[in-house]
Amino acid sequence: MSSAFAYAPAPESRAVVDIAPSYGLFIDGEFTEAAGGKVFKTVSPANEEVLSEVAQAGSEDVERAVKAARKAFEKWSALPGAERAKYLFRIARLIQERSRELAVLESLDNGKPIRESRDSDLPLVAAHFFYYAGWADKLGHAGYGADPKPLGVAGQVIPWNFPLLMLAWKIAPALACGNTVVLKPAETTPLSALFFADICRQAGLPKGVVNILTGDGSTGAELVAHPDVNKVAFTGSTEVGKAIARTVAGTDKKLTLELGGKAANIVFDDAPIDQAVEGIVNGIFFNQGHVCCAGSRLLVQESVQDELLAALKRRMSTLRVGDPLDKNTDIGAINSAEQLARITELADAGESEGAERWAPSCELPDAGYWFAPTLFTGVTQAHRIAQEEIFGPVLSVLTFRTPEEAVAKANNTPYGLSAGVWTEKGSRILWMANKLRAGIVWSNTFNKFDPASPFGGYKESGFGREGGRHGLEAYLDV
Ligand code: TAP
Repeated sequence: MSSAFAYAPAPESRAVVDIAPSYGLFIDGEFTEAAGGKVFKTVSPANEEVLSEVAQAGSEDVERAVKAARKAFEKWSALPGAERAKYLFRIARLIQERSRELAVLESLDNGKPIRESRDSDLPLVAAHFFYYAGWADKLGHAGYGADPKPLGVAGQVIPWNFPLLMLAWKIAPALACGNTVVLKPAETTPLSALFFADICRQAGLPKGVVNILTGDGSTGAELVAHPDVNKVAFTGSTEVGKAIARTVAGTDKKLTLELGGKAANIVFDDAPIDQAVEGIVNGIFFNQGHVCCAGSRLLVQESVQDELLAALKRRMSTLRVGDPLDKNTDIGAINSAEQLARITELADAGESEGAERWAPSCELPDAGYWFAPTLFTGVTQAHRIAQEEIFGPVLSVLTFRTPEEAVAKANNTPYGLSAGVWTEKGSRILWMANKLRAGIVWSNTFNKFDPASPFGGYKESGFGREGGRHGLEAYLDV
Protein backbone atom coordinates (compact mmCIF):
# COMPACT_ATOMS: atom_id res chain seq x y z
CA MET A 1 0.00 0.00 0.00
CA SER A 2 1.43 3.39 -0.86
CA SER A 3 0.33 6.88 0.01
CA ALA A 4 1.53 10.41 0.48
CA PHE A 5 2.23 9.49 4.10
CA ALA A 6 4.11 6.26 3.44
CA TYR A 7 7.29 5.50 5.35
CA ALA A 8 10.37 6.86 3.60
CA PRO A 9 13.68 6.88 5.44
CA ALA A 10 15.22 10.31 5.96
CA PRO A 11 18.91 9.45 5.63
CA GLU A 12 20.15 12.82 6.84
CA SER A 13 18.57 12.48 10.24
CA ARG A 14 19.44 8.78 10.51
CA ALA A 15 23.10 9.64 9.93
CA VAL A 16 23.44 11.73 13.09
CA VAL A 17 23.38 8.63 15.26
CA ASP A 18 25.93 5.86 15.14
CA ILE A 19 24.32 2.67 16.45
CA ALA A 20 26.75 -0.17 17.11
CA PRO A 21 25.77 -3.68 15.93
CA SER A 22 25.79 -4.88 19.54
CA TYR A 23 25.77 -3.53 23.09
CA GLY A 24 26.67 -5.01 26.44
CA LEU A 25 25.35 -4.31 29.91
CA PHE A 26 26.72 -1.27 31.75
CA ILE A 27 28.05 -2.46 35.10
CA ASP A 28 30.57 -0.72 37.33
CA GLY A 29 31.44 1.83 34.65
CA GLU A 30 32.14 -0.73 31.92
CA PHE A 31 30.18 -2.25 29.06
CA THR A 32 30.24 -6.00 29.53
CA GLU A 33 28.63 -9.10 28.04
CA ALA A 34 25.89 -10.86 29.96
CA ALA A 35 27.30 -13.71 32.05
CA GLY A 36 25.06 -16.18 30.25
CA GLY A 37 26.01 -14.72 26.85
CA LYS A 38 22.35 -14.19 25.91
CA VAL A 39 21.31 -11.37 23.58
CA PHE A 40 18.12 -10.00 22.02
CA LYS A 41 17.42 -7.77 19.04
CA THR A 42 15.91 -4.32 19.18
CA VAL A 43 14.03 -3.21 16.06
CA SER A 44 12.70 0.02 14.65
CA PRO A 45 8.91 -0.28 14.89
CA ALA A 46 8.52 1.91 11.80
CA ASN A 47 10.07 -0.62 9.41
CA GLU A 48 11.11 -3.64 11.52
CA GLU A 49 14.79 -2.99 10.74
CA VAL A 50 17.07 -4.58 13.35
CA LEU A 51 18.87 -1.67 15.00
CA SER A 52 21.19 -3.60 17.27
CA GLU A 53 21.70 -6.72 19.38
CA VAL A 54 21.63 -6.11 23.11
CA ALA A 55 22.74 -8.21 26.08
CA GLN A 56 20.06 -9.97 28.11
CA ALA A 57 20.90 -9.70 31.80
CA GLY A 58 20.38 -12.76 33.99
CA SER A 59 20.62 -13.29 37.73
CA GLU A 60 24.44 -13.29 37.81
CA ASP A 61 24.41 -9.88 36.10
CA VAL A 62 21.80 -8.50 38.50
CA GLU A 63 24.06 -9.67 41.32
CA ARG A 64 27.13 -7.97 39.80
CA ALA A 65 25.26 -4.71 39.14
CA VAL A 66 23.73 -4.48 42.62
CA LYS A 67 27.14 -5.23 44.15
CA ALA A 68 28.76 -2.47 42.07
CA ALA A 69 26.02 -0.03 43.09
CA ARG A 70 26.39 -0.99 46.76
CA LYS A 71 30.16 -0.46 46.64
CA ALA A 72 29.78 2.90 44.89
CA PHE A 73 27.12 4.02 47.39
CA GLU A 74 29.65 4.39 50.18
CA LYS A 75 31.61 7.18 48.49
CA TRP A 76 28.78 8.70 46.43
CA SER A 77 26.52 9.19 49.44
CA ALA A 78 29.40 10.72 51.41
CA LEU A 79 30.14 13.35 48.76
CA PRO A 80 28.98 16.87 49.62
CA GLY A 81 25.75 17.66 47.75
CA ALA A 82 27.51 20.38 45.78
CA GLU A 83 29.93 17.78 44.39
CA ARG A 84 27.10 15.45 43.33
CA ALA A 85 25.44 18.47 41.73
CA LYS A 86 28.50 19.05 39.54
CA TYR A 87 28.13 15.60 38.00
CA LEU A 88 24.41 16.08 37.45
CA PHE A 89 24.94 19.47 35.80
CA ARG A 90 27.61 17.89 33.59
CA ILE A 91 25.22 15.10 32.59
CA ALA A 92 22.50 17.68 31.84
CA ARG A 93 24.82 19.68 29.61
CA LEU A 94 26.03 16.57 27.77
CA ILE A 95 22.41 15.60 27.13
CA GLN A 96 21.84 19.03 25.61
CA GLU A 97 24.98 18.76 23.50
CA ARG A 98 24.02 15.31 22.24
CA SER A 99 20.29 16.00 22.03
CA ARG A 100 20.01 15.73 18.23
CA GLU A 101 21.68 12.32 18.26
CA LEU A 102 19.57 11.15 21.22
CA ALA A 103 16.33 12.43 19.68
CA VAL A 104 16.94 10.50 16.46
CA LEU A 105 17.93 7.40 18.43
CA GLU A 106 14.76 7.62 20.52
CA SER A 107 12.56 8.02 17.45
CA LEU A 108 14.25 5.07 15.75
CA ASP A 109 13.95 2.68 18.69
CA ASN A 110 10.55 3.85 19.96
CA GLY A 111 8.74 5.01 16.80
CA LYS A 112 7.76 8.45 18.14
CA PRO A 113 7.79 11.48 15.80
CA ILE A 114 11.12 13.30 15.73
CA ARG A 115 9.31 16.59 16.41
CA GLU A 116 8.21 15.18 19.76
CA SER A 117 11.51 13.55 20.75
CA ARG A 118 13.40 16.72 19.70
CA ASP A 119 11.03 19.33 21.16
CA SER A 120 9.46 17.49 24.13
CA ASP A 121 11.41 14.45 25.33
CA LEU A 122 14.98 15.70 25.08
CA PRO A 123 14.45 19.21 26.51
CA LEU A 124 12.54 17.64 29.42
CA VAL A 125 15.26 15.05 30.00
CA ALA A 126 17.92 17.77 30.29
CA ALA A 127 15.56 19.92 32.41
CA HIS A 128 15.13 17.07 34.92
CA PHE A 129 18.87 16.72 35.40
CA PHE A 130 19.30 20.48 35.75
CA TYR A 131 16.40 20.66 38.19
CA TYR A 132 17.60 17.87 40.48
CA ALA A 133 21.21 19.03 40.23
CA GLY A 134 19.90 22.20 41.85
CA TRP A 135 18.48 20.23 44.77
CA ALA A 136 21.61 18.17 45.53
CA ASP A 137 23.16 20.75 47.85
CA LYS A 138 19.83 21.97 49.30
CA LEU A 139 18.34 18.72 50.62
CA GLY A 140 18.40 20.10 54.14
CA HIS A 141 15.90 22.74 52.98
CA ALA A 142 13.50 20.32 51.32
CA GLY A 143 11.35 19.88 54.41
CA TYR A 144 12.66 16.42 55.35
CA GLY A 145 14.88 17.41 58.26
CA ALA A 146 18.22 19.19 58.36
CA ASP A 147 20.31 16.24 57.19
CA PRO A 148 18.19 13.73 55.26
CA LYS A 149 19.92 10.48 54.32
CA PRO A 150 19.76 8.55 51.03
CA LEU A 151 18.25 5.06 50.99
CA GLY A 152 21.06 3.11 49.32
CA VAL A 153 20.75 1.15 46.09
CA ALA A 154 17.73 1.99 43.91
CA GLY A 155 16.36 -0.69 41.55
CA GLN A 156 14.46 1.10 38.81
CA VAL A 157 12.31 -0.45 36.07
CA ILE A 158 10.94 1.71 33.26
CA PRO A 159 8.62 1.32 30.26
CA TRP A 160 9.05 1.95 26.54
CA ASN A 161 6.82 4.97 25.97
CA PHE A 162 9.29 7.69 27.06
CA PRO A 163 12.51 5.68 27.47
CA LEU A 164 14.96 8.48 28.15
CA LEU A 165 12.51 10.73 29.96
CA MET A 166 11.44 7.95 32.34
CA LEU A 167 15.13 7.25 32.94
CA ALA A 168 15.65 10.93 33.81
CA TRP A 169 12.63 10.93 36.16
CA LYS A 170 14.17 7.97 37.98
CA ILE A 171 17.92 8.59 37.91
CA ALA A 172 18.14 12.37 38.46
CA PRO A 173 16.42 12.52 41.89
CA ALA A 174 18.03 9.24 43.01
CA LEU A 175 21.55 10.55 42.38
CA ALA A 176 20.83 14.03 43.72
CA CYS A 177 19.83 12.45 47.03
CA GLY A 178 23.00 10.34 47.17
CA ASN A 179 21.64 6.94 46.10
CA THR A 180 23.19 4.69 43.48
CA VAL A 181 21.17 3.05 40.74
CA VAL A 182 20.57 -0.14 38.80
CA LEU A 183 18.09 0.61 36.03
CA LYS A 184 16.35 -1.76 33.63
CA PRO A 185 14.92 -0.18 30.47
CA ALA A 186 12.09 -1.86 28.54
CA GLU A 187 12.98 -4.69 26.20
CA THR A 188 11.72 -2.86 23.10
CA THR A 189 13.59 0.40 23.79
CA PRO A 190 16.98 -0.33 25.38
CA LEU A 191 19.20 1.93 23.26
CA SER A 192 18.83 5.40 24.76
CA ALA A 193 19.62 4.04 28.24
CA LEU A 194 22.85 2.58 26.85
CA PHE A 195 23.74 5.91 25.22
CA PHE A 196 23.01 7.50 28.59
CA ALA A 197 25.53 5.08 30.13
CA ASP A 198 28.08 6.47 27.69
CA ILE A 199 27.16 9.99 28.84
CA CYS A 200 27.79 8.94 32.44
CA ARG A 201 31.28 7.86 31.41
CA GLN A 202 31.80 11.11 29.50
CA ALA A 203 30.74 13.05 32.59
CA GLY A 204 33.30 11.14 34.66
CA LEU A 205 30.58 9.80 36.97
CA PRO A 206 32.25 7.45 39.47
CA LYS A 207 32.02 3.78 38.52
CA GLY A 208 29.02 1.89 39.82
CA VAL A 209 26.88 4.95 40.57
CA VAL A 210 24.70 4.18 37.52
CA ASN A 211 24.35 0.65 36.17
CA ILE A 212 22.14 -0.29 33.21
CA LEU A 213 20.81 -3.82 32.81
CA THR A 214 19.05 -4.51 29.54
CA GLY A 215 16.73 -7.48 29.50
CA ASP A 216 13.11 -8.55 29.66
CA GLY A 217 10.54 -8.76 32.45
CA SER A 218 12.49 -11.54 34.17
CA THR A 219 15.47 -9.19 34.61
CA GLY A 220 13.14 -6.59 36.14
CA ALA A 221 11.64 -9.19 38.48
CA GLU A 222 15.10 -10.32 39.68
CA LEU A 223 16.20 -6.74 40.21
CA VAL A 224 13.25 -5.71 42.35
CA ALA A 225 13.48 -8.93 44.40
CA HIS A 226 17.22 -8.56 45.10
CA PRO A 227 17.71 -8.37 48.89
CA ASP A 228 20.36 -5.67 48.67
CA VAL A 229 18.10 -3.24 46.76
CA ASN A 230 16.74 -0.63 49.20
CA LYS A 231 14.36 1.25 46.96
CA VAL A 232 12.19 0.09 44.06
CA ALA A 233 10.80 2.56 41.55
CA PHE A 234 8.57 1.24 38.78
CA THR A 235 6.66 2.80 35.91
CA GLY A 236 4.54 0.56 33.70
CA SER A 237 1.38 -1.49 33.70
CA THR A 238 -0.88 -1.86 36.74
CA GLU A 239 -0.63 -5.64 36.45
CA VAL A 240 3.17 -5.70 36.76
CA GLY A 241 3.00 -2.95 39.40
CA LYS A 242 0.80 -5.20 41.54
CA ALA A 243 3.20 -8.12 41.10
CA ILE A 244 6.10 -5.90 42.21
CA ALA A 245 4.13 -4.68 45.24
CA ARG A 246 3.61 -8.32 46.24
CA THR A 247 7.35 -9.02 45.86
CA VAL A 248 8.28 -6.01 47.97
CA ALA A 249 5.62 -6.61 50.64
CA GLY A 250 7.13 -7.68 53.96
CA THR A 251 10.58 -6.27 53.17
CA ASP A 252 11.97 -2.90 54.22
CA LYS A 253 12.31 -1.74 50.61
CA LYS A 254 10.72 1.59 49.85
CA LEU A 255 8.39 1.46 46.83
CA THR A 256 6.92 3.94 44.35
CA LEU A 257 4.61 2.87 41.52
CA GLU A 258 3.57 4.93 38.52
CA LEU A 259 0.99 2.87 36.68
CA GLY A 260 -1.73 3.21 34.08
CA GLY A 261 -4.43 5.81 33.52
CA LYS A 262 -7.72 6.48 31.77
CA ALA A 263 -7.91 10.25 31.94
CA ALA A 264 -11.02 12.25 31.19
CA ASN A 265 -10.60 15.39 29.12
CA ILE A 266 -13.75 17.34 30.09
CA VAL A 267 -15.07 20.05 27.77
CA PHE A 268 -17.80 22.45 28.98
CA ASP A 269 -20.03 24.41 26.63
CA ASP A 270 -18.29 27.72 27.41
CA ALA A 271 -14.84 26.42 26.38
CA PRO A 272 -13.15 27.92 23.31
CA ILE A 273 -13.82 25.07 20.87
CA ASP A 274 -10.75 25.43 18.64
CA GLN A 275 -8.42 25.53 21.62
CA ALA A 276 -10.17 22.54 23.17
CA VAL A 277 -9.83 20.57 19.93
CA GLU A 278 -6.07 21.17 19.94
CA GLY A 279 -5.95 20.03 23.57
CA ILE A 280 -7.96 16.90 22.82
CA VAL A 281 -5.71 16.02 19.86
CA ASN A 282 -2.59 16.61 21.91
CA GLY A 283 -4.14 14.73 24.83
CA ILE A 284 -4.72 11.48 22.95
CA PHE A 285 -2.49 11.49 19.86
CA PHE A 286 0.76 12.78 21.41
CA ASN A 287 3.25 9.89 21.35
CA GLN A 288 0.66 7.67 19.55
CA GLY A 289 -1.38 7.69 22.76
CA HIS A 290 1.36 5.69 24.50
CA VAL A 291 1.04 7.99 27.49
CA CYS A 292 -0.11 6.95 30.97
CA CYS A 293 -1.79 10.34 31.48
CA ALA A 294 -3.29 10.44 27.94
CA GLY A 295 -6.71 12.07 27.65
CA SER A 296 -8.19 8.86 26.35
CA ARG A 297 -11.80 9.69 27.33
CA LEU A 298 -13.39 12.85 25.99
CA LEU A 299 -16.29 13.99 28.17
CA VAL A 300 -18.17 16.65 26.24
CA GLN A 301 -21.14 18.68 27.44
CA GLU A 302 -24.17 17.57 25.42
CA SER A 303 -25.04 21.03 24.09
CA VAL A 304 -21.71 21.39 22.24
CA GLN A 305 -21.24 17.77 21.26
CA ASP A 306 -22.10 18.16 17.57
CA GLU A 307 -20.01 21.29 17.07
CA LEU A 308 -17.02 19.87 18.93
CA LEU A 309 -17.06 16.48 17.21
CA ALA A 310 -17.32 18.07 13.76
CA ALA A 311 -14.30 20.29 14.51
CA LEU A 312 -12.39 17.35 16.02
CA LYS A 313 -12.98 15.16 12.97
CA ARG A 314 -11.82 17.97 10.67
CA ARG A 315 -8.65 18.33 12.74
CA MET A 316 -8.04 14.57 12.87
CA SER A 317 -8.24 14.48 9.08
CA THR A 318 -5.15 16.70 8.92
CA LEU A 319 -2.95 14.46 11.09
CA ARG A 320 -0.04 12.89 9.26
CA VAL A 321 0.78 9.31 10.18
CA GLY A 322 4.12 7.92 9.08
CA ASP A 323 7.90 8.12 9.17
CA PRO A 324 8.99 9.07 12.72
CA LEU A 325 12.05 10.82 11.31
CA ASP A 326 9.98 13.13 9.09
CA LYS A 327 9.56 16.50 10.80
CA ASN A 328 5.99 16.77 9.44
CA THR A 329 4.82 13.55 11.09
CA ASP A 330 2.18 13.90 13.82
CA ILE A 331 1.66 10.23 14.65
CA GLY A 332 4.53 7.76 14.44
CA ALA A 333 4.70 3.98 14.73
CA ILE A 334 3.14 1.84 17.45
CA ASN A 335 6.01 0.63 19.62
CA SER A 336 5.68 -3.13 19.09
CA ALA A 337 3.65 -5.85 17.42
CA GLU A 338 2.35 -6.84 20.90
CA GLN A 339 1.15 -3.32 21.64
CA LEU A 340 -0.48 -3.09 18.20
CA ALA A 341 -2.31 -6.34 18.91
CA ARG A 342 -3.53 -4.94 22.27
CA ILE A 343 -4.83 -1.75 20.69
CA THR A 344 -6.49 -3.66 17.85
CA GLU A 345 -8.19 -6.05 20.26
CA LEU A 346 -9.61 -3.24 22.40
CA ALA A 347 -10.73 -1.16 19.41
CA ASP A 348 -12.49 -4.22 17.98
CA ALA A 349 -14.15 -4.74 21.36
CA GLY A 350 -15.40 -1.14 21.20
CA GLU A 351 -17.11 -1.90 17.92
CA SER A 352 -18.56 -5.22 19.02
CA GLU A 353 -19.90 -3.65 22.23
CA GLY A 354 -21.86 -1.16 20.12
CA ALA A 355 -19.82 2.07 19.98
CA GLU A 356 -19.48 3.83 16.64
CA ARG A 357 -15.96 3.82 15.19
CA TRP A 358 -14.56 6.59 13.02
CA ALA A 359 -11.10 7.27 11.60
CA PRO A 360 -9.99 9.67 8.87
CA SER A 361 -9.02 8.04 5.60
CA CYS A 362 -5.36 7.37 6.05
CA GLU A 363 -3.14 4.88 4.28
CA LEU A 364 -0.59 3.23 6.47
CA PRO A 365 2.90 2.03 5.51
CA ASP A 366 3.37 -1.64 4.60
CA ALA A 367 6.12 -2.58 7.01
CA GLY A 368 6.18 -1.73 10.71
CA TYR A 369 3.38 -1.29 13.25
CA TRP A 370 0.74 1.34 12.63
CA PHE A 371 -2.69 2.37 13.87
CA ALA A 372 -4.78 5.20 12.43
CA PRO A 373 -6.07 7.91 14.81
CA THR A 374 -9.47 6.60 15.88
CA LEU A 375 -12.57 8.03 17.53
CA PHE A 376 -15.42 6.16 19.19
CA THR A 377 -18.78 7.87 19.81
CA GLY A 378 -21.81 6.42 21.55
CA VAL A 379 -19.55 5.02 24.26
CA THR A 380 -21.15 4.04 27.56
CA GLN A 381 -19.39 3.84 30.90
CA ALA A 382 -19.59 0.06 30.90
CA HIS A 383 -17.74 -0.35 27.59
CA ARG A 384 -14.25 -1.76 27.83
CA ILE A 385 -12.95 1.21 25.82
CA ALA A 386 -14.28 3.50 28.58
CA GLN A 387 -12.66 1.49 31.38
CA GLU A 388 -9.43 -0.10 30.15
CA GLU A 389 -6.20 1.62 29.25
CA ILE A 390 -5.75 1.27 25.47
CA PHE A 391 -2.34 2.99 25.35
CA GLY A 392 -2.82 3.85 21.69
CA PRO A 393 -4.30 6.57 19.44
CA VAL A 394 -7.92 5.76 20.30
CA LEU A 395 -10.34 8.26 21.84
CA SER A 396 -13.61 7.27 23.53
CA VAL A 397 -16.28 10.00 23.58
CA LEU A 398 -18.91 10.23 26.34
CA THR A 399 -21.29 13.09 27.09
CA PHE A 400 -22.58 14.82 30.23
CA ARG A 401 -25.12 17.52 31.14
CA THR A 402 -24.01 18.89 34.53
CA PRO A 403 -20.64 19.38 36.27
CA GLU A 404 -21.70 16.78 38.88
CA GLU A 405 -22.32 14.22 36.14
CA ALA A 406 -18.95 15.07 34.54
CA VAL A 407 -17.16 14.44 37.85
CA ALA A 408 -19.02 11.17 38.47
CA LYS A 409 -18.17 9.86 35.00
CA ALA A 410 -14.57 11.11 35.11
CA ASN A 411 -13.99 9.31 38.41
CA ASN A 412 -15.67 6.11 37.28
CA THR A 413 -12.62 4.03 36.32
CA PRO A 414 -10.12 2.06 38.40
CA TYR A 415 -7.48 4.71 37.59
CA GLY A 416 -6.78 8.18 38.95
CA LEU A 417 -3.77 9.67 37.25
CA SER A 418 -4.80 12.80 35.35
CA ALA A 419 -7.69 14.85 33.98
CA GLY A 420 -8.30 17.95 31.86
CA VAL A 421 -10.97 20.63 32.31
CA TRP A 422 -11.91 23.08 29.54
CA THR A 423 -14.05 26.04 30.64
CA GLU A 424 -13.88 29.83 30.87
CA LYS A 425 -15.05 29.76 34.51
CA GLY A 426 -12.19 29.90 37.03
CA SER A 427 -14.46 28.91 39.93
CA ARG A 428 -15.56 25.81 38.04
CA ILE A 429 -11.96 24.79 37.38
CA LEU A 430 -11.20 24.92 41.11
CA TRP A 431 -14.40 23.08 42.01
CA MET A 432 -13.63 20.35 39.47
CA ALA A 433 -9.99 20.05 40.56
CA ASN A 434 -11.18 19.36 44.10
CA LYS A 435 -13.71 16.75 43.06
CA LEU A 436 -11.66 14.89 40.47
CA ARG A 437 -9.80 11.91 41.86
CA ALA A 438 -6.73 12.53 39.73
CA GLY A 439 -3.12 13.22 40.67
CA ILE A 440 -2.79 15.88 37.97
CA VAL A 441 -5.55 18.19 36.72
CA TRP A 442 -4.80 20.41 33.74
CA SER A 443 -7.10 23.26 32.88
CA ASN A 444 -7.43 24.66 29.36
CA THR A 445 -4.32 22.69 28.41
CA PHE A 446 -3.18 19.06 28.48
CA ASN A 447 0.04 17.01 28.72
CA LYS A 448 2.07 19.85 30.18
CA PHE A 449 5.10 18.65 32.11
CA ASP A 450 7.63 20.44 34.23
CA PRO A 451 10.38 18.97 36.43
CA ALA A 452 9.20 21.17 39.32
CA SER A 453 5.67 19.67 39.29
CA PRO A 454 4.98 16.47 41.20
CA PHE A 455 3.43 13.71 39.07
CA GLY A 456 1.65 10.58 40.29
CA GLY A 457 -1.69 8.91 40.76
CA TYR A 458 -4.51 7.73 42.98
CA LYS A 459 -6.23 4.33 43.04
CA GLU A 460 -4.80 1.82 40.54
CA SER A 461 -2.59 4.49 38.99
CA GLY A 462 -0.10 3.87 41.78
CA PHE A 463 1.40 5.85 44.64
CA GLY A 464 4.30 8.17 45.35
CA ARG A 465 5.20 11.29 43.41
CA GLU A 466 7.92 11.92 40.86
CA GLY A 467 9.12 15.43 40.07
CA GLY A 468 9.42 18.54 42.18
CA ARG A 469 10.36 18.64 45.84
CA HIS A 470 7.94 15.75 46.43
CA GLY A 471 10.04 13.57 44.12
CA LEU A 472 12.95 13.76 46.57
CA GLU A 473 10.93 12.05 49.28
CA ALA A 474 10.98 8.78 47.33
CA TYR A 475 14.78 8.68 47.57
CA LEU A 476 15.34 9.85 51.12
CA ASP A 477 15.04 8.09 54.44
CA VAL A 478 12.33 10.35 55.87
P1 TAP B 1 4.99 -3.61 31.62
O1 TAP B 1 4.90 -5.03 31.26
O2 TAP B 1 4.46 -3.18 32.90
O3 TAP B 1 6.54 -3.19 31.48
C1 TAP B 1 7.14 -2.11 32.14
C2 TAP B 1 8.55 -2.50 32.56
O4 TAP B 1 8.51 -3.58 33.52
C3 TAP B 1 9.39 -3.06 31.43
O5 TAP B 1 10.74 -2.69 31.62
C4 TAP B 1 9.20 -4.55 31.59
O6 TAP B 1 10.19 -5.29 30.96
C5 TAP B 1 9.26 -4.69 33.07
N1 TAP B 1 8.64 -5.89 33.60
C6 TAP B 1 7.77 -6.75 33.01
N2 TAP B 1 7.40 -7.73 33.86
C7 TAP B 1 8.05 -7.48 35.02
C8 TAP B 1 8.08 -8.13 36.30
N3 TAP B 1 7.35 -9.21 36.55
N4 TAP B 1 8.84 -7.62 37.28
C9 TAP B 1 9.58 -6.50 37.06
N5 TAP B 1 9.60 -5.85 35.88
C10 TAP B 1 8.84 -6.32 34.86
O7 TAP B 1 4.34 -2.76 30.52
P2 TAP B 1 4.33 -3.09 28.97
O8 TAP B 1 4.28 -4.53 28.64
O9 TAP B 1 5.45 -2.34 28.43
O10 TAP B 1 2.93 -2.50 28.58
C11 TAP B 1 1.72 -3.14 28.97
C12 TAP B 1 0.67 -2.13 29.29
O11 TAP B 1 1.16 -1.34 30.38
C13 TAP B 1 0.40 -1.13 28.21
O12 TAP B 1 -0.59 -1.55 27.34
C14 TAP B 1 -0.05 0.05 29.00
O13 TAP B 1 -1.41 -0.06 29.28
C15 TAP B 1 0.70 -0.04 30.27
N6 TAP B 1 1.85 0.85 30.33
C16 TAP B 1 1.75 1.89 31.15
C17 TAP B 1 2.80 2.75 31.24
C18 TAP B 1 2.71 3.89 32.14
S1 TAP B 1 3.76 5.07 31.99
N7 TAP B 1 1.81 3.96 33.06
C19 TAP B 1 3.94 2.57 30.50
C20 TAP B 1 4.03 1.45 29.68
C21 TAP B 1 2.96 0.59 29.63
P3 TAP B 1 9.99 -5.70 29.42
O14 TAP B 1 9.69 -4.48 28.63
O15 TAP B 1 11.29 -6.24 29.07
O16 TAP B 1 8.85 -6.66 29.41
